[in-house]
Amino acid sequence: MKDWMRVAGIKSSEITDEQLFRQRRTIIQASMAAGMTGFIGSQAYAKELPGPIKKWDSNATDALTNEETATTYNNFYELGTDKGDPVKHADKLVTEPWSVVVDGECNAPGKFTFEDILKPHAIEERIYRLRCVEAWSMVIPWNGFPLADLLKRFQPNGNAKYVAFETINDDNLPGMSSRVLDWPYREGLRLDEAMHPLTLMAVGMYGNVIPNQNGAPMRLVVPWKYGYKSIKSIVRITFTEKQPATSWNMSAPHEYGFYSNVNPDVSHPRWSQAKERRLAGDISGLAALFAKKIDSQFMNGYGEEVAELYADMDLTKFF
Ligand SMILES: Nc1nc2c(c(=O)[nH]1)N[C@H]1C(S)=C(S)[C@@H](COP(=O)(O)O)O[C@H]1N2
Ligand SMILES: [Mo]
Repeated sequence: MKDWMRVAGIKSSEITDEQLFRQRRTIIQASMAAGMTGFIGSQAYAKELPGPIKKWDSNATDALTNEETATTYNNFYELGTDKGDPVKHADKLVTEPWSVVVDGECNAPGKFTFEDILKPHAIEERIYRLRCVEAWSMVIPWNGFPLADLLKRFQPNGNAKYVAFETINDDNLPGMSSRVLDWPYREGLRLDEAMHPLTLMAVGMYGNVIPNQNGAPMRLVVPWKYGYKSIKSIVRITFTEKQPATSWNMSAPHEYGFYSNVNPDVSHPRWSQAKERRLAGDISGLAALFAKKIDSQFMNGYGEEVAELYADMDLTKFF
């Protein structure tokens, strides 16, 4: 029984096994259709988007990634650069207690405990594709709440044009002795991207508390952008007037732009982004190397929702 579940009013008896996940999802969908609000499905969300479970592709290509793959094949460089390192070193990340500093261009800054952050929010379920810049992708059921709802609580002021995020900076994390990135891991979004209803602050996945290797206790999921924008284990949120520095952009600006929108037409300088290996269904671990390749989609398939954010921008320049 973890804090976010307690804060969210979930009883231990309601925590279901992974095996019951699909069944429970069906129940949630049914309860939403019946106009009830459940532990995860919220009516407010159902009104904002076409539906919490949107099929972006055929059933065959949008099969869920199995939970084992999603929690053992990770990028979390603070825990090591191999895909298997994060789960191996997961216990090095201490998430209790956890606090988040919110500062910069806002009227209600402060230092908040994870419980403070979580309390007012209803936890939703959203099945999102996440596509890594390394051209593999997963389809994961996340549990979380809209980042916009959280950001509004801190009352960004008129100067706030961007939001910067930082991951925990802790020498005990085994990957941080390497200089592979400039620590702490930093990411940023334009304020309108951060406020977009698709942008999720995730605190769980597959109906369970988010595992450390996936960014406990809270991480972003920005489904139309390359995976590295979805920063894990957030300890700081800063409203800024200027575009904030981001770790991948600092490490290789010609390879990783600030926007990082999934775009099959704009190649990474060292590889094409036209296709991706979908890690779903039975595919797990090293089998990823042999996973089926599918066409990548503009904005990872979320173009209808987000293209207007970039209406007048040259996406080959602002990649
Ligand atoms: N703090 C931090 N956040 C991070 C990363 C990281 O190395 N450190 N890797 C990013 C990358 S490259 C990807 S693809 C996603 C992977 O998320 P997942 O392991 O939950 O699938 O996390 C992103 N968030
Ligand atoms: Mo990634």
